[in-house]
Amino acid sequence: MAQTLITVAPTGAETDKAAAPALPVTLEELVRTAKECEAAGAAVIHVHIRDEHARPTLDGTRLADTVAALHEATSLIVQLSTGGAVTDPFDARLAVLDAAPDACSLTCGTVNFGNDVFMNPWDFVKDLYQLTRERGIAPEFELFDLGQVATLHRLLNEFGPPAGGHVHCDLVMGVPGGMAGDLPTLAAAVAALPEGATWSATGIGRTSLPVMYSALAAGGHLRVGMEDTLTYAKGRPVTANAELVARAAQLAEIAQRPPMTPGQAREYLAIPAR
Ligand code: KMH
Ligand code: ZN
Repeated sequence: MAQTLITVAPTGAETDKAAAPALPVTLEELVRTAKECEAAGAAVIHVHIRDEHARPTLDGTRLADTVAALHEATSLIVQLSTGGAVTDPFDARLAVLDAAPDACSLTCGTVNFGNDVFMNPWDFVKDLYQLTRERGIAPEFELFDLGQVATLHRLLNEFGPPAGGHVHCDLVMGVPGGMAGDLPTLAAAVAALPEGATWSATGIGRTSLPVMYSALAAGGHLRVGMEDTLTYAKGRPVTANAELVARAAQLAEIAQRPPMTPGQAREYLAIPAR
């Protein structure tokens, strides 16, 4: 691919605002962040939202308002998280699709997640996948380990291609309990993907840079953001999501694969124009 798709994951569900003041937790902060990240080279935003106390929430009204506000203020592809927080129940995670995003994350299996467990049993995965197909919402298959790649093959074999027909995956690497964030693991995961699938990769914490360089070298795309990385360099906290996007865009330029615009990304991912 001659260009690079950059996704920003600005918030996540795990970090407290008190521990990372630059984390966008209000709608106003999220919209401002989204505009800055679009200007810096992002085409997709992976969204987790917070409640009035800055705690993770899957509240349907807030999700719908967030999708509308991001569409109003930016051209970004809005991808809602269906992973939520490790404590979120399956029915609330399925109901995320009621907010009618352009896209959603879809994790292909259960994985240890630090001291917690991120639950994605087969019955939930297949229900969520079928719902994305019914609603015409593009899933991004989140893959935390190689067993989840096998589950992705099973999903596609049993239920057919996703809405839009394009299979796009995100390798989430370096989670304590998931696959390692390094070059050999990335190469193994990419080799196991379904034929024709496109992919991005993100490295959690200190695996961010090795995964970014590996993904660019292997022809993949990039996800960055404070959901995954809170430290820009040793001893230097991230001050804004846009600086992570700007660094990814700079590396993509150097690799002679400049960032895609949101419009180009829609075409690439087979997501209809709005
Ligand atoms: N917060 C993690 C438990 C996703 O967004 O789909 C799950 C997660 C994956 O972040
Ligand atoms: Zn997420």
